[in-house]
Amino acid sequence: MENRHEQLAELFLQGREDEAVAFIDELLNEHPRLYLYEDIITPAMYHVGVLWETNEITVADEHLATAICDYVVSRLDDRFTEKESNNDKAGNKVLLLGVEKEQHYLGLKMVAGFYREMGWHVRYLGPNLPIDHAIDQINRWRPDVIGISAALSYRLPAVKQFAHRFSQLEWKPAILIGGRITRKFDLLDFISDRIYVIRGLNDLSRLHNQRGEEIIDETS
Ligand code: B12
Repeated sequence: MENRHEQLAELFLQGREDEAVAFIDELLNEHPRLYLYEDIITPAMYHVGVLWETNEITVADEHLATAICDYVVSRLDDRFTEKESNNDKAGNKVLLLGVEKEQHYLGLKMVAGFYREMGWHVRYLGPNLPIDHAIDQINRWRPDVIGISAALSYRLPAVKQFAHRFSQLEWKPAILIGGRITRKFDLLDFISDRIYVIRGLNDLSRLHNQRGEEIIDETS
């Protein structure tokens, strides 16, 4: 039998959005949201990437799969926002963005869901944000954590520039670098006492379980 993530990829590619939502809802009865993000939906999109790369699907198929995936991630977010709206973690704030020109944002959107589930206030600014606009918003909102996402190798200079500018903010927010580049490249040089390179949501969850207070304390 096919893996679950391949079954989901097939529903994405066939544009069967209601069935994709039902598929995820059913798994949600037995698994936490983190598992669905990390072990089902992300591998489903990576599988779509392989099919695209090997010309087994067209660009239009891949766009359809992305749109359905986006819808499923939004619906998953709704399920939890309704259930857990009382879980307000004393005003902790996270701001999330993709670097300039980056268009891949589904991972960043999952990170937004992860933090909402933890009861944080989330500002999800989406992909392709120029640095000066990012800094302006960040100075006005003063988040405790800033998450940066990038997928492609040629975004590395932008990631470095964003991380460097954010590390100069006077209240010292924690800076998370995530996205496909962290799985493909060794970004050890980027790490400092307030900059963390995070390879996925399990890593992010571990970081918060092990060093959560430390991350927030610095900014208060
Ligand atoms: C969907 C998709 C697109 C969509 C993106 C739409 C969208 N809304 O995101 C569109 C069509 C726009 C697109 C465009 C392109 N794409 Co594209 N795309 C993909 C695909 C199939 C899936 C991406 C995805 O959603 N993955 C699922 C998410 C959930 O995974 P993720 O981003 O890694 O996120 C996880 C973690 O990294 C983490 N995370 C992510 N961000 C952050 C941030 C923080 C702070 C933290 C803590 C964690 C975190 O959370 C997630 C869960 O763990 C990938 C295949 C792949 N292997 O990724 C190709 C892929 C990345 N794309 C590729 C390419 C080449 C392109 C284009 C250059 C194509 C072109 N010629 O135009 C353009 C570039 C666009 C740009 N300017 O950025 C290549 C890259 C190859 C390479 N050499 O690097 C890939 C690998 C496809 C392939 N196999 O060839 N793409």
